[in-house]
Amino acid sequence: MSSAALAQELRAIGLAQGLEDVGVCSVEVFADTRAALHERKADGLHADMQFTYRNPDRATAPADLLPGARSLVVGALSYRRAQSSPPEAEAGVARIGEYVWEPYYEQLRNALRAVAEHLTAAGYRTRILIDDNALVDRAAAYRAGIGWYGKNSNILIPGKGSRFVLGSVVTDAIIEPATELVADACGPCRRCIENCPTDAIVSDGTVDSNRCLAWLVQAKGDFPLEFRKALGDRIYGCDDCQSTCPPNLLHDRAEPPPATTGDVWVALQELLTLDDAALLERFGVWYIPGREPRYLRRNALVVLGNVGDSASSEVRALVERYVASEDPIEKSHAEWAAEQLGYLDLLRAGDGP
Ligand code: B12
Ligand code: SF4
Ligand code: SF4
Repeated sequence: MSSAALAQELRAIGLAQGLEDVGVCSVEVFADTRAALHERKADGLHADMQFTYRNPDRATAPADLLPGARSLVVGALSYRRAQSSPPEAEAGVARIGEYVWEPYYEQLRNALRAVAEHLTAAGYRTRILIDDNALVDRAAAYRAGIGWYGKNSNILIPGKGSRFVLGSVVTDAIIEPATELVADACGPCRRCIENCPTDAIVSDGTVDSNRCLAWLVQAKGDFPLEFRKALGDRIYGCDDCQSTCPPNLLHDRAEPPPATTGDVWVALQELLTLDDAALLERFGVWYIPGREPRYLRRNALVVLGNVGDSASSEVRALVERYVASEDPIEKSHAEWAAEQLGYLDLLRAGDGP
């Protein structure tokens, strides 16, 4: 079979598995991305993140992912869904990021597995990489002609916006690659930059992770004081630079998204009263630093300080409980919430945040 016919066949398999788009590219080094990773690391914009920043040279060398690697088959799976309205909950609710409402990475893996199985049945080697430290997914999607880099740094698919998770199958098969890159279609728009609650998009296409809420909810240590109010009701993930993006809004208007089957909201009362094991059981699929439940509680306490009704006895009881916590992170974030909510009597003199 010709490499062009194989590309067609794999694309058809991916689309039949529910992918929104499938593209192919070479395994040459992603030189621009490698340079960007090194540069951002040197400038500290990576905020000490590991992931692809741990070893930029490895993350941008797809030829090293598999002996004899020749091609990357890249898939995009949509996570565009309509959100449910928040449930009634006395102590308030926290908002979950759109990309984890449902197990999208699992759905993407299943779809890419079908692509990989087709290749292995024909005698080729394959390896699936999704959100893996060994490959920068956006660089692969861009080179495979799937979309353009938006100013918010996400890959946007023409007519379909940016709400996609991305992954690849690396293989030793020779498959016809995309011949054209998708041209930039942001034009003069700057909505993502203007609507970022923490001014984290420091130049077109560059996010300073020290300021990005999507990273701060996943980072160890204290939640930075200067960004606690900006966190609003987010417990995990941040969608503002996408939910305000015209291509996403236009797509939703033209074709309303399906309702989600997953959780959009979590009640703060529930989150802040579950024990460690139950918390990890419920939210363990998220990236939680060191798998330490205290970080989920830290985020929840900041949200409570932002959205809690100070007249509610449930809110007060939660704050009181964590002001007495033996964990210094839980305690200090509860003290911050107490201050926001005006429970000054819960703060011992000279012992506030
Ligand atoms: C580290 C990381 C993060 C970090 C840093 C993100 C960042 N923008 O730097 C944090 C934790 C903040 C993060 C947040 C999110 N992430 Co993330 N993240 C990753 C991860 C693990 C590595 C990304 C990486 O190495 N970037 C390296 C830098 C150098 O690349 P870049 O930012 O894309 O930079 C390019 C552009 O700047 C472009 N460029 C250069 N010059 C110019 C000039 C102009 C004008 C423009 C427009 C572009 C441009 O070239 C650069 C190099 O290629 C990938 C998974 C993976 N293994 O790849 C997921 C990934 C990028 N994340 C993803 C998602 C979904 C998110 C969130 C939406 C999740 C959420 N709702 O909270 C947010 C979005 C925040 C944002 N605006 O980027 C998806 C993106 C899908 C898509 N459609 O693009 C990925 C691919 C995961 C996946 N497998 O699906 N993420
Ligand atoms: S994810 Fe949120 S904080 Fe990060 S760049 Fe986008 S809007 Fe800003
Ligand atoms: S909001 Fe505007 S500038 Fe930002 S990614 Fe979307 S189209 Fe591009």
